[in-house]
Amino acid sequence: MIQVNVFSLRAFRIGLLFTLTVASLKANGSRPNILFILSDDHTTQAISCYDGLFAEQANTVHIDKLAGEGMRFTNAFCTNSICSPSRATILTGKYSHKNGVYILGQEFDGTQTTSNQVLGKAGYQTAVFGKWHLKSEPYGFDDYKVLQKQGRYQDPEFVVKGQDALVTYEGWSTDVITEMTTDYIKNRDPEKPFFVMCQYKSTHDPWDARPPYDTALEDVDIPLPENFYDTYEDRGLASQRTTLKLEMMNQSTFPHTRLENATEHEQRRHIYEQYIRAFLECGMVLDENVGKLMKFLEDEGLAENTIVVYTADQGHFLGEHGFFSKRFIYEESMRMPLIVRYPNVIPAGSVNDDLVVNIDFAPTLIELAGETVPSDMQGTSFVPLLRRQRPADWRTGIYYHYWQHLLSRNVTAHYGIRTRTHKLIYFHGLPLGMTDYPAVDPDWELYDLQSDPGEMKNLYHQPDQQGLIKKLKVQMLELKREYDCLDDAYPELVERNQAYFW
Ligand SMILES: [Ca+2]
Repeated sequence: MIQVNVFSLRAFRIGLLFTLTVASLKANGSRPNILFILSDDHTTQAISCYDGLFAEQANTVHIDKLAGEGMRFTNAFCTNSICSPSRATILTGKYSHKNGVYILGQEFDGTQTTSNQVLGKAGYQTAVFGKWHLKSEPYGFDDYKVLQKQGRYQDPEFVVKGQDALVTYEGWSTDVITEMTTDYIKNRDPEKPFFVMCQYKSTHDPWDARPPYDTALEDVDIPLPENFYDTYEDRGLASQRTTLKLEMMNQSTFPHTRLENATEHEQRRHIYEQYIRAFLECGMVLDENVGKLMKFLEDEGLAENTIVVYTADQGHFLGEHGFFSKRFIYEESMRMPLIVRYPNVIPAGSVNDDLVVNIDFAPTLIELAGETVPSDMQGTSFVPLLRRQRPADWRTGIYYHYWQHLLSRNVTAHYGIRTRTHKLIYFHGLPLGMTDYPAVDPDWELYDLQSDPGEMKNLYHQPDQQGLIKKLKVQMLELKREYDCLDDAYPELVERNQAYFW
């Protein structure tokens, strides 16, 4: 009798569990929630777990913890290293020439297929809070509060869904955006899954921090990148031409002191000391807020079934080549931080070094939600990588295209390919209808990323590299065909290529 009773009790418990599971399946399809945290310019060198030059000073304990609980990608890259274009690519899974945002200041057509619309149609509650920077108002979100243009750190103003006038929120932008995110999640319909994009202004210029972090690095030594005093002799004309050099930074980008009667390199060093401290301190406020978000999910019992993504719209130079800012295809600018936490699928502490691109983000989120990836998205879902099952045909090269010819910071328009070992760059030097700046001479660069990770020695003109160069050009053209980004659309580029491409 006793045995039968125990059996019955077990059967009852199993039956109850089954009933509960079915009930929750009905409630939200057992689909995971998604919290997508997008920071601005928060480059991997400024995140401790990436183990770069500032790993010790950055002190990003909460982002490191997130990485320790999920998967950290070490080779995630953007296709066009500048704010609005990367944001449009993240939403659409498409290159700039397909989503229409090539350069800053272009209006994003939100009615095209986006991750939030696909998830919204699938029954997700969707919202975006924080930096948007796509000119048009967010489209297809259930709720939004977004900064106008860049927004400001102190008492920021927001465009609020359903309100005509801007609304000022008192406080520090990073804290305010976190609170908007947690408020929305708290007040959601618990019967439906959510997709919330929490998009910080940090760590964009002017790299402001609030107490107690605004003086955190005051007395801390700041190390120098090996190629800090780059004089660009072994490189191309584009590096000589750009105004990304620290000594050329202006006060509207970042209020700073300058030395009198100093050489360019003395000035570079002097501004660097102020710049790095400000950048990393700004990142500390951001990191604290990532911690707040994670604690909130934990407290609400949402930590298990919420996929958390941490990324930034691109990387940023922190003094490498003497540069600040982004735009170039060079490593520090092109690489994005990418961390995904999803305990049901990803073993804690995973690290992945496969080539991942921001066109992959939307397809990945859509697959994680159990939906079909729209055919016009150009990226590939990296869900197999999260499951540690790399497909045999995973990409071996990334196509990159920077269109904003000379506009702000004087960076020459270029495209190129990055493989696991090399980078080939074609500075075609033409505005292609994107800017009014004049054409400049074209230039090629080739870097061996294994022997020269700092990209200091341009090998393009070396006779022993010509076979490799041809191979990379063929591979790059294949990618251009695959993404439908052929030069044929631009007669001036076709003409230039006749003399300079091969
Ligand atoms: Ca940015």
